[in-house]
Amino acid sequence: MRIEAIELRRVELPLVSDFRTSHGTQQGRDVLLVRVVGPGSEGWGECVAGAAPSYTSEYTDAAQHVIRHHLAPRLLGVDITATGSDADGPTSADVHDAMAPIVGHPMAKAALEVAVLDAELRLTGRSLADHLGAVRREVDSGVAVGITATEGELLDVVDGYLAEGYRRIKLKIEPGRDVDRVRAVREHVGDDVALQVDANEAYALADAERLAALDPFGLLLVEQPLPRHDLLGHAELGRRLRTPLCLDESITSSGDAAAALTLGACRIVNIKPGRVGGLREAVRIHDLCVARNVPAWCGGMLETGIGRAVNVALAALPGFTLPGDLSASARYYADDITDPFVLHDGRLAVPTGPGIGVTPLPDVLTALTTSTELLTP
Ligand code: NPG
Repeated sequence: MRIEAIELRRVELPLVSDFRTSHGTQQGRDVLLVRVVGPGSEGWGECVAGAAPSYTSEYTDAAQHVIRHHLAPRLLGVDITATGSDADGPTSADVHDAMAPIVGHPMAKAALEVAVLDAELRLTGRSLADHLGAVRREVDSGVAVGITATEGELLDVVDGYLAEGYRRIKLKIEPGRDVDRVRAVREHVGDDVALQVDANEAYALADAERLAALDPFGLLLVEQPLPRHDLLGHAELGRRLRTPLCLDESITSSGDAAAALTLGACRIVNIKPGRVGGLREAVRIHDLCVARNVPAWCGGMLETGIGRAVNVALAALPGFTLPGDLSASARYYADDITDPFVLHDGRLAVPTGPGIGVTPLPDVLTALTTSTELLTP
């Protein structure tokens, strides 16, 4: 498909409640949406970068800058494919190859990849889930619970989510708000509730004993306890814990995933398309996990309905064997920019319409938009 225009649109959405992790507190999202326009079709993608470079070095302003000056010029006016198929004939350039000379910026690249893919799939009426090889019509929904001011507040929040039907609870932890909190939640909810924790790099190897104190609580996993580049530290920590370690920030590519698994740095992998540069790389990591019999699950970045549709389609692949951070729209936003994702018996339905299967609601989009920029060849 020849890319005729790329629209960059910023939308601001308040979160229904503050979300605190060991990286900081988020009260809303300043989202960069990408709309790719081609002959007879258009497609949407969401850049999951946050307003500040606190999760990775990417942030929304930088993503918009790199798209405007470095990525879009490589796509505009070019016959591009993201499906690798010959829908446009054998002359189409691959969107990944076109962006490859630009180093880094995986979240910006992922947004463009998805927008091109969405536009391309809409031309043939095929759904993203179908294109990726989904085997499920719905996916188990997990919920991430931020660090609360008090233990009582945490138990109330967890109760609320369990009442809504969530099938797995992830607790954010940090030193001092960890073992006692997890014990309190486990005692409160009983043994049947699937629980896991996420430290967002807040610990050091010297904290191994403290982390091993989580072992009695039957957690599915401990996510990213140590700094992202410390694979050897994770391997050592993994030998001292019974609970499996899972990596998130450490895994930016299938190469990273292979290294981490070979080193024994983790036994479970969190896959986020934005963190790894798009769906093609996400599926490669998925395939690696399947080949090595390693459980995987789909992480979340507080996406609007656009990014959520993508994650839910991805999570419908067979190797996603654990519930993802894939919650209903209402867990994040009072008014999502698409028709809301809702829980049915603790699950979200995989979109079946053409492309990503959702589009922004024009009125909501207009009301939330803070700026638009149209890029042309
Ligand atoms: O449900 O989308 C969600 C949130 C899941 O905890 C979640 N995300 O570290 O994985 C994370 C965390 C995060 C959110 C990180 C926003 C960065 C930004």
